[in-house]
Amino acid sequence: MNKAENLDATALSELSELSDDELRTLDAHWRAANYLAAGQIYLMANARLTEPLKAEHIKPRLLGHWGTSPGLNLVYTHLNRVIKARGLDALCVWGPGHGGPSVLANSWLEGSYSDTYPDVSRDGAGMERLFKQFSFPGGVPSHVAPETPGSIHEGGELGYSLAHAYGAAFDHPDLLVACVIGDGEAETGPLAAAWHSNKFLDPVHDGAVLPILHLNGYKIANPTVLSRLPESELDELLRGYGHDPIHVTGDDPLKVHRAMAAAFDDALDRIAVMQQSARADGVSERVHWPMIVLRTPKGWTGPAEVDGVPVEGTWRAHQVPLSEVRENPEHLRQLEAWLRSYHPEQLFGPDGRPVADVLACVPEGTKRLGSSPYANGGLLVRDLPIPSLDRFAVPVEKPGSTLHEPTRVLGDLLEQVMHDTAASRDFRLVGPDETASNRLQAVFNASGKAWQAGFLPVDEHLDRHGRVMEILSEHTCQGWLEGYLLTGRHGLFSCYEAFVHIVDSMVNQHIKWLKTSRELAWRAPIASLNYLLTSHVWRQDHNGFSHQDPGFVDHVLNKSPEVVRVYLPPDANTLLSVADHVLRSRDYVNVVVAGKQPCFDWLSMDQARAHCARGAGIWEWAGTENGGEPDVVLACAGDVPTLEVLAAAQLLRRHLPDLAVRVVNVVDMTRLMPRDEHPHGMGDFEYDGLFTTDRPVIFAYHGYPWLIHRLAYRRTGHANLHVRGYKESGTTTTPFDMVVRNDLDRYRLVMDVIDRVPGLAVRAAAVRQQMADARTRHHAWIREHGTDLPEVADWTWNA
Ligand SMILES: Cc1ncc(C[n+]2csc(CCOP(=O)(O)OP(=O)(O)O)c2C)c(N)n1
Ligand SMILES: [Mg+2]
Repeated sequence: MNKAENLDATALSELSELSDDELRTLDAHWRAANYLAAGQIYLMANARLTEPLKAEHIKPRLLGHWGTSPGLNLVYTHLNRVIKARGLDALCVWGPGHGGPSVLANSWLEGSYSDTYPDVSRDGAGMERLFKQFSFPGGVPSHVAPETPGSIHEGGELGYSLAHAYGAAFDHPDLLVACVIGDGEAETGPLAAAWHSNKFLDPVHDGAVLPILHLNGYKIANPTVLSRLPESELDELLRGYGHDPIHVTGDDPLKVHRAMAAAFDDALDRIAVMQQSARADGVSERVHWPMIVLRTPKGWTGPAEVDGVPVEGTWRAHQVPLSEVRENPEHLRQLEAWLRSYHPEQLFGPDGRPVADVLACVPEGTKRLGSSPYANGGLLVRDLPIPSLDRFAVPVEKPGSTLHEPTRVLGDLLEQVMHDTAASRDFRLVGPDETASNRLQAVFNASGKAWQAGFLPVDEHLDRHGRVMEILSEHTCQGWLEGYLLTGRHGLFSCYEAFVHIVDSMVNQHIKWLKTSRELAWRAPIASLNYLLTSHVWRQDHNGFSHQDPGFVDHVLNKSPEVVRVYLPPDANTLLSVADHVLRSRDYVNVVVAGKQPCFDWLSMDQARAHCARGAGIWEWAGTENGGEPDVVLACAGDVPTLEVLAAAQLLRRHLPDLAVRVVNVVDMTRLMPRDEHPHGMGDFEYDGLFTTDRPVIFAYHGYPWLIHRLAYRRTGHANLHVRGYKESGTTTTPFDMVVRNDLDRYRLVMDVIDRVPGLAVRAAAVRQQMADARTRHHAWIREHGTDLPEVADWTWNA
């Protein structure tokens, strides 16, 4: 047993080497932070209580979370101490991000707030501003947010702190990432999975993560599970997760300070030893990393009782402990007594500046948590070395005559990127166990898969120092990548299309973060979050219905247009071009949907570059316009719809040679949006030219058809737009049956043309009948042979 394990605050504090002086100054800092946190929640004037508190000093709407704040303040104070004493580069991820008042208070105390926002100076006037702006119209959010200096984690939606912390620590060997985890947050699925991140942390190349589980006992209205376990059971759980818990328990501030200091010292000493043995002595055994279990009262030092019921140390302390301060004189009196209990007159000088004792523990410059460049990753990010695409392009002599697996081709490019970042270690590929399944396995030639748990001879590509990350938790993948990007690196998340929905909510939060960050001049742009969605709906014929869901695109396209981009490259070379673009981009969430199955090569590399730059364009070689106006537009987006549209175009050439057909392919979905709704949106003149204002447009789309209508509803020709796509008709069947079931197949598309082009209904009735017959033949054939019709399976472009 290590020296500080399983001791309460009284026992641990005896181990602490804090001098009385240090203890006094730490407590002064903590009290100042508590005062400032409470002040932000309540006061819009009289910030330093230089006069008796009156109702008009109180904000009309009381918004904020007090309960978590004293605990966060304690952690901030003690992190300051160890950062300063040890010269650490540190970040802290504040899981209970609703404790915005705490992180703002500490940032103001250390001066990083005023450095970032000079109008909120570190003096009396600045304190007034700090208080008034909090949760106030035109001010700052109640939660930790992009606006908060030093933060990479909003913490509004709980559950992602630990995964973010690990993402920040990967490939930052000199960084300590502390991570406060709320005991409520610890009940979430994403947080529970993220404990296993320590099996992926390489002590040689990665920094350290120090989890601090904050057992304040309560959530909003309930006790927390972990706080009500016997301590031995909690310890077994945490040890099972691969941690050695160090307990700090108490409610006597001075004893807790001593215990906290001892716990931090113990944890950091052990981390230093573990890093030293891995780095200098080459020890490769997996280690149990220390963590702190902090058990202090919720709303500690706040009102003990309000209106005759206990508040401090209960769930009632979660938000605003005294809620009627303006109306209820007793609440006003209690608030004043509470605020004065911190003795603000001792903590702030006559000019309102924090006194020397309060600032004694505060580190300087970029060592301050609120000024760390690691928390403003755009300051650290360097361009990714992306090789020339021509080396990886597939040769295309003639469209539709050769086949390649697009993601495999991309894998070769990623291998090179992985190889070229071997020294800089600033690129990672994450995914839930599907890198090889998604045909990206070439990357393993350049890097193995990160792994610190047991090894067996049967394993392949596991590597203690690998930069490919596979864990069967989409949440953890997402959280790691977000943390990695937010601290200045690059990456790609490859995922089955249907199951990426698991992180719908996480990506919402990341998009919100990016949208706000883009509006803050001091936040430097970071690398985009790139998704490669493969094993997509049309080729989940083998896994069946559960694996068929193309809706992530719909989800993402609801979000801030300045942040989101969606690409559906139709072949290998267009995928390369899109990948090149997204890997270079900044501050976006890019969704790329591409197949892993053999797919026809349509465009040479140069054509692919030009087509992707346009985002949507006419494939003249595929159509039969011959310089005239088209009778019909066949539009497509996605690899399988593109194949069906080209096959339909070929059938039309054969059966209706006089029909003028235009083939349009869309790679960048946001091109379909109006120009004033998305930066990539097409102006009406261009759109009308491409799709016509009055001809039928048969649009074969990869996902749910409504999306295309939604994007195009304002266009003149919308009434002529007829979209085919996935309509939840799926099962385990043949690839072509998937498109037949959803009426996206070539035969159905030809029937759609005949039905919609004026005059064809009668003239082409026989052709229509042949198409319907082909579908009937298909139906019988697959049931007898289990494979697609030879005319489908052996199809090639043959114009
Ligand atoms: C995913 C999610 N679900 C619900 C909420 C609503 N919520 C906000 S704070 C909170 C309780 C958090 O308790 P805990 O993690 O223990 O933090 P504490 O305030 O006690 O430090 C809840 C349920 C949320 N923010 N995120
Ligand atoms: Mg709690």
